Amino acid sequence: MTKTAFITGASSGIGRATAIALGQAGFKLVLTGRRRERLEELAQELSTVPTHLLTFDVRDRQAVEAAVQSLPAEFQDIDVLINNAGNAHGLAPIQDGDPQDWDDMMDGNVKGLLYVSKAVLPSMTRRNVGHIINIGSIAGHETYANGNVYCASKAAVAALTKGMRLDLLPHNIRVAEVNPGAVETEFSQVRFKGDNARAASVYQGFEPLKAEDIAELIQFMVTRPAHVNIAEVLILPAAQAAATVIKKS
Ligand code: NDP
Ligand code: 8X3
Repeated sequence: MTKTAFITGASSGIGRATAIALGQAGFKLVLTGRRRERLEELAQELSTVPTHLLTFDVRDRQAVEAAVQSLPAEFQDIDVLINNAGNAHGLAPIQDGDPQDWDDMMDGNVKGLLYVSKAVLPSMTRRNVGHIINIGSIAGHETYANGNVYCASKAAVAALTKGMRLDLLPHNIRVAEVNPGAVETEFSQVRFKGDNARAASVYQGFEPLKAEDIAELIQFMVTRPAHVNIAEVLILPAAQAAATVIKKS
């Protein structure tokens, strides 16, 4: 039977590439994000893949619940949840940080992941089946200067992944964390609020990961046999040894 994957943040970067990879692997897809037109464009590209689009902000608990409730019958049995939506906002010493950026990161990266999981989990616990992949970061395992709140939000994702794995064990639900290093997506454009030159400079002088590299890993993880859970993966560009140690030319 065709499995269904629910991917948050499918309008860009890692989520978009993961949608394509899981579509190629034979999954039906529920694709979510705030930018509807991006999701529609992706659905067109995935023309032969059964796809359902949901537009909501993961920070809005009511909107998350209503969106999941609205799923048509053929997309209600979710087998795989990719908790990917998230971003960094700003890169500043804690004393100079913008509390709005802090809210955006904690509400999106942490509470948003919780809201989506809470809404999707009944379809898994009811059937005692499921596979959840949370997109953490090297930043959740290694705090770097000025990364403070973003790193804290991803450290929370690491802790929640472990907690979810423990609590969902009785329901046979596999829970895993993928922790990328530097991946060239819209991530830095968002972090630096549209300063595209500054964003591009993050990836200059070395070969960063591509969104497709992460998608390929996720595709491998979710197509393992039911007795296998690849529980935690750190994936770095070959030129990166630690969060802020990158060999640049
Ligand atoms: P992008 O900026 O390219 O994509 C982020 C995605 O998240 C978009 O689809 C965006 O959709 C969605 N999103 C963000 N905030 C919200 C929100 N409040 N509600 C709904 N959707 C939201 O970045 P990446 O692909 O790089 O990021 C994906 C994940 O990977 C993030 O969790 C990020 O922290 C993590 N990561 C990224 C790394 C990197 O170097 N790029 C490294 C390690 C981890 P829309 O704007 O349409 O709502
Ligand atoms: C994204 C990677 O190192 O910019 O999570 O925080 S980093």
